Amino acid sequence: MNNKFYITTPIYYVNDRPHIGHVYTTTIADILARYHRLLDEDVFFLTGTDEHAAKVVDSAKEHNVTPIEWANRNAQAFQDTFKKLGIESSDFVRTTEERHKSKVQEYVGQLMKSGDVYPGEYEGWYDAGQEEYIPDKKAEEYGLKSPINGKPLVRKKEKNYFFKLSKYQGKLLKLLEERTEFDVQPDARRNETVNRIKEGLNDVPISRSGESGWGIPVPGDPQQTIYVWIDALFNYLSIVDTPQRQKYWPADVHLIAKDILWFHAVIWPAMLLALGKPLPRVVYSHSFWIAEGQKMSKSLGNFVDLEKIDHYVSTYGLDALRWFLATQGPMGVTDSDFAEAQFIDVYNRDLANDFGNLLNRVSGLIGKYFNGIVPNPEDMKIEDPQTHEGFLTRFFDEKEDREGERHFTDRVKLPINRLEINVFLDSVIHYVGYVNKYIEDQSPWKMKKAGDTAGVARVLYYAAEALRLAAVILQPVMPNKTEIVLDVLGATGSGTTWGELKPGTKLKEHGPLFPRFDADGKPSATKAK
Ligand code: ME8
Repeated sequence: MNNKFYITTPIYYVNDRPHIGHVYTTTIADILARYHRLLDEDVFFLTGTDEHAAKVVDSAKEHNVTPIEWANRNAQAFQDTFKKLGIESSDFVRTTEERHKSKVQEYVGQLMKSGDVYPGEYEGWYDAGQEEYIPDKKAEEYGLKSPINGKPLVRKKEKNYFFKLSKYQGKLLKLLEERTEFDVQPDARRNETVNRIKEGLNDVPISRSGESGWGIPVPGDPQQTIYVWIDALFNYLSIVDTPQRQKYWPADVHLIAKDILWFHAVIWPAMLLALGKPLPRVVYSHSFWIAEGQKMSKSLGNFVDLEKIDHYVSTYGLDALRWFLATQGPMGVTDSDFAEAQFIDVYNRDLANDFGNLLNRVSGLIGKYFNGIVPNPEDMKIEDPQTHEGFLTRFFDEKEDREGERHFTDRVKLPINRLEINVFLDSVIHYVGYVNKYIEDQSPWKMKKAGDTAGVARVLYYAAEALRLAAVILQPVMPNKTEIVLDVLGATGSGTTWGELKPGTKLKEHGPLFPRFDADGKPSATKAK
């Protein structure tokens, strides 16, 4: 086992059911977790639900149920959805669980003792939907309306406990300049954070008067409830703060979107500094999905919701959805459009014409010329990287290991560690396209006519082995379809060395991996060429 790797998603509000945004972040985290497992690391992947928000109490009231009943219902919807979408998290935290609540009280208690949390009074503009105070200057910029849901901000004054955020301004700036212990990515998001810290940090309230009885009481002051955001952030720590799981802290990646950057890039590290705990290595803040060219919102009723997600899964398959999310998603600083026409384009181009087609060709040609039995190339090792064949191994061969064997782990490690998932997958699919082109260029059918059986064996073995490696490398993104490919090739493991495909293996029968679709989302009559 190599290093440990701890990745988290935000924990989602349970006032409503999941939508494509939640599914996106969690799927990317799942894919990254699977890559790290493929690299034989000790992975811990945490997702879950954030349940103590006042809007949960409101939604529950509207539906005539108690807050915990409402939370149970929606937490279940998140769990069911993630399960259906192939998410394999190590744990699922619910902030209403005792194991979390007791830890939060312990952390807040420690901060009260050290003086980093102190009693006071606060007045400011409050965004009730987001459960957050907006600094006066920002509130005015927004026209005293919520930048998220457009509802008027309320002027609120309350007695509560404060966190000495101001004390950590210099330290945070220094950490963000050095970027060795703690970083915010992408760079533009870090710059944004740095600029905002430079404007000056005020102490922030971390409790509210807890008349609703929903939330975690402040230790020693049951009139006060710990502010839902503080409660929520602690989940990343509370769930691994046990003797068996301590080894996972600090988190390697907190994957979030730009809407909650402030809490993760400023408040959270400052609280950890106050607690004397190591900081997460990276807070990675992606951008937003919009839907068919428009911002997704309740009022427009255009969320890519569970029904729409089900439609994509039942029509195009789960792996196709995962591929689309991973390659077209907003990992960078611009938003992405979730549009069906584009989905179909990407599906046909990458999955039907490239990956699926390669399987068809390999199994079709090996079927035709070798009765479906993987041929034996005269030379398994390809030494000249300048040749066509050279490219096939070079894609994977960054370094030879001590035994002189060639693996592709370095090819995977670098981009995956940098979270450059779409760039990386783009290069893999280009490689798959290249293998198709290689078959075309070499034209084994011409070699056959010319009586060059050794040539046919070489080209088809290389193509089949290149396909196997592509399937191995794509497992984290498309666990189901790659399993089919590996099964056809009689290669069930995840071997990453060139030449592991055994000549003499009988290929299994298979249907089309990714049948083509017309622009209107109907299966094409014509088969993939
Ligand atoms: O903010 N595109 O929960 P939340 C991409 N409970 N991702 C999106 C998205 C979109 N249009 N909309 C939402 C909360 N997301 C708090 C978090 S963490 C300690 C507490 C994703 O249910 C994205 O990951 O509003 C975003 O950060 C998260 O959902 C917000 O989920």
